[in-house]
Amino acid sequence: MKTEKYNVTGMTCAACQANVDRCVRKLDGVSDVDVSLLGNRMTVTYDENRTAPDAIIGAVESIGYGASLPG
Ligand code: 9UX
Repeated sequence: MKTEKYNVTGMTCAACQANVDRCVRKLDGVSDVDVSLLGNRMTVTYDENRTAPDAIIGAVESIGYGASLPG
């Protein structure tokens, strides 16, 4: 298991936050998601044998938001 913080762009309302949460939460291997609308961030806990940052970022981008690992 691994926990990572991502920067998230494009969220402007609480429904955006829920959209991102639902999208990432349903990915295979993801066990926990916490999305901060005001912070423009999310924390994702996942099994690195079952998913990876490119899949997490791609899922967020597929629904019209942006995600990146900081740094
Ligand atoms: Mo809120 Mo977000 O009305 O894509 S759902 S702006």
